[in-house]
Amino acid sequence: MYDSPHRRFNPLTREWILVSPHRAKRPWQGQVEKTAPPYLPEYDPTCYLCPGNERAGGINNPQYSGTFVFDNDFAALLPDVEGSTLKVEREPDIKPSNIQPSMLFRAEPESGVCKVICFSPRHDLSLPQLSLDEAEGVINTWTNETAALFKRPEIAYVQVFENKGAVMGCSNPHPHSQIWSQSQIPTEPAKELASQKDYFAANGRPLLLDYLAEEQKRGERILASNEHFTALVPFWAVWPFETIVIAHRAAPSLPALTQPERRALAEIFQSVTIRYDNLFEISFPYSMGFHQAPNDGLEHPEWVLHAHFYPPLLRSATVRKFMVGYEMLGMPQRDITPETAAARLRELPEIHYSKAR
Ligand code: H2U
Ligand code: ZN
Repeated sequence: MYDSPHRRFNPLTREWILVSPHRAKRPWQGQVEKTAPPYLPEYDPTCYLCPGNERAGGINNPQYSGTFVFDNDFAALLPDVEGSTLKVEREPDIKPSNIQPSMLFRAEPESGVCKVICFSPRHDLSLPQLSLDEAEGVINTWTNETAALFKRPEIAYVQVFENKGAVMGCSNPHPHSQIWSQSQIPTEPAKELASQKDYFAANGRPLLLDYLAEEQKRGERILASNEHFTALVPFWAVWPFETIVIAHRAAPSLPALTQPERRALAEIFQSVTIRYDNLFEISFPYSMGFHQAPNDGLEHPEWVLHAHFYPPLLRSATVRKFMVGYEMLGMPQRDITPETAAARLRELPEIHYSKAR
């Protein structure tokens, strides 16, 4: 069946994607050239993230040596917006049958906190090029920032994410990530919350642990695995080389992880991102982010911490997949199958190409 056009179900979002494997063989007239990576200095005097340099608003960064966190100077969300609802009254709001005429022009205030997290003082070293200790430091910083935001009653959800590469809208090559946290649960985690809750209620087990057990049996989409985490190309992947990193137990959030689990997570992140860079021998662009349980004071036995990597590149350093016409108006569609993508990533060396030379 997987050789002819078919659709696949994403149980996390309860949406479908279209797979057209036969089209992967169609002629392609685009460019496939290799691009020379841009030279990056260890320190860039014009970079607003490098140690000691000035940011917008005239603030100077400290001479930091590990990770460095600051409040986003152009934050999309602001704390204590008047009238934003208290967390306890909040229900994920995705019940289309409840729409009344009075809701046709509905708007609500929204509070939140936005942070920027630099991975290291080095302007030129991305996650796959850091040492394992440094990568673990990044995981620890994401964890500590999440834990601090979870203590704030007005914060319902903490989104940790990284935009990497100009093609993903990243404004600065200095390796960094962001946290946006807010007083309502955003759309994607709200879908995942509803699906994981319903699955747990019906089957008594977390959806992602059942899924992971089945993937481990099948093996064909697995990329890397250690004691505490597994990386794989999900059965329902949309982006050509999309991956998901799944915890081996129902830990609902980063702060719920033990220190050995955080180290294991750093190790899996490095093995995914090293393979990504090795695929086209470039710094591989993507948007990555964790999905963790909401901060609503409830237990979340259904939620399994995971991270999604959404990389846009398709067949070379310059040829990307576009989510355009049919995807915008119909549904997501892909040509090469998730199994083919997993096989390509799996066969790549686990040493970063810049070190292997
Ligand atoms: P990207 O990860 O998409 O490149 O965004 C970097 C963030 O850094 C962006 O949200 C913030 C922007 O608002 N920023 C500052 O907080 N201070 C600055 O001096 C420049 C950019
Ligand atoms: Zn820099």
